[in-house]
Amino acid sequence: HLKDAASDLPDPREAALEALRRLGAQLPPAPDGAPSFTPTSPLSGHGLFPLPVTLPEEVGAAVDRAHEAFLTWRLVPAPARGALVRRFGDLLREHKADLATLVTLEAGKITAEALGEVQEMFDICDLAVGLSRQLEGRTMPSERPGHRLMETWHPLGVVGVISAFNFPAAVWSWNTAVALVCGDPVVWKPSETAPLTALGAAALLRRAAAELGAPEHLATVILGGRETGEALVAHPRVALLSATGSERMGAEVAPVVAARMGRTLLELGGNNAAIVTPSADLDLTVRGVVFSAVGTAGQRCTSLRRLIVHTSVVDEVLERLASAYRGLPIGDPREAGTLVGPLVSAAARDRMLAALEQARAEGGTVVTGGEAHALPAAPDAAYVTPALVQMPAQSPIVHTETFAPILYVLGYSDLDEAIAMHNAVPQGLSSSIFTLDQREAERFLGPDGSDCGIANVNIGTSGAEIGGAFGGEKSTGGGRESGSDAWRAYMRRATNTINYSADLPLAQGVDFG
Ligand code: UN1
Repeated sequence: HLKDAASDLPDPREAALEALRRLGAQLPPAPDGAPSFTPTSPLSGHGLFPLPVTLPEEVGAAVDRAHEAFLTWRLVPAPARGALVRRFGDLLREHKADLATLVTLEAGKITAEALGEVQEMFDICDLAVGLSRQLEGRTMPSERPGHRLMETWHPLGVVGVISAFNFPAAVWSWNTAVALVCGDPVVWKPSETAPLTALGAAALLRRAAAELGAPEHLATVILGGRETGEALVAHPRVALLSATGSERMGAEVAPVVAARMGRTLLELGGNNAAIVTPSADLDLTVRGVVFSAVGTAGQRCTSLRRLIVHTSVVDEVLERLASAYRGLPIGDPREAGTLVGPLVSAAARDRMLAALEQARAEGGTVVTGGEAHALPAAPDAAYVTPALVQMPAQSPIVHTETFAPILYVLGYSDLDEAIAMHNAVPQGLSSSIFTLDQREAERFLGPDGSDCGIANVNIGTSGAEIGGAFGGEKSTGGGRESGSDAWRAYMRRATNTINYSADLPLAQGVDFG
């Protein structure tokens, strides 16, 4: 079913330039001799455009300018800040296809999923606009007569965002839409793989800010790799550092921010599992599993990586999945009908192949898939067939997150055992159970059930809506972004005691003369 993506690979640069033009984004010049980098398009493995690296001292200047913007933005009433986010959301709606084009060209996402990513961006804008009138604190009864206790939420400061290639714009917008209504400017270091998407998205926000007379430096993009990111992480004026990426990255970032008493919001690895019980609706299960395991070519942090199936149904589930996997249309993600685009890089493909080799060495059987497809016209493009692997036990490779479409299938015989296997990995992002038995479902959602930040019933592990808080436990980092009360991470809380009496009674009945 693999279409020969190389036979018809128009130069991705033309489409990228056209989308950037429509978004009103400029390519910053990369002067000769200055450090630069050139992202490659996973569609063909060809280079896009050379871009300048933002040097550490320039990062410092960008954060300082953002801090200046903070000093005025924090005084703008929150509903007026919401008006900026409303306009940004309108522009995102208008330019949905343009931004999706860049997402596809840089991240390799199929068109439907790229459009979905932009949808997620204006969905969070809608939520943030409503939130701009609901940044509420509590009032508490005081123990003293004539006194009142309350809390007030204030803007926090500059928010640094480090985002990954796989959601190159949506994750920034979860942070940015909420940060802006909370009164915080954002400095964004996008993935080196997806800088054009970042430039395009930020151009829309800059346009909205200019139209509404908001400060220019509310949203800044800094470009580059490790050094650029390190300068952002270390900067004392970055009050909150929100980072999405590998567990290794998180382990490096967290202590640096903690040492300066800054806040972090970390979205790191996921090694997400679903349990399939004997009562599961298998038609629905197979559809849910396939979307979660092979959507975005298995490169979501919420991708399904482990399937824990009751031994009474495991053969049937494997058979049905294998047949669905064999029919997957793989190829050029821009073509209608394609469901699986390329992996982000040849290195990602090599890591997938190495993981499959290790799985075999650990007693696994590759039921279907797992082949790399070399395209003569595009040797660096990493098209693969998603792999379905039956494992005898949850061996070391199953405990490891490989960012590729590999689904390990394991058997279980009782639910306690399944939940223990489920929770045995270091990561704790997303999870689900497929069952029609309410007792099993509630057990999975209960305190001794799934240990993840996201626990679903009868849907897969990926594709969360923006209305809920998004994030995970354990080595996933503990951060929560997006909906619910995740906004509190972007504000500081002040507790206020107000005395409206003519007396000065002390708390705890202290007598002080
Ligand atoms: C990510 O992969 O970093 O729940 C985010 C999902 C998407 C977001 C994924 N809404 O799959």
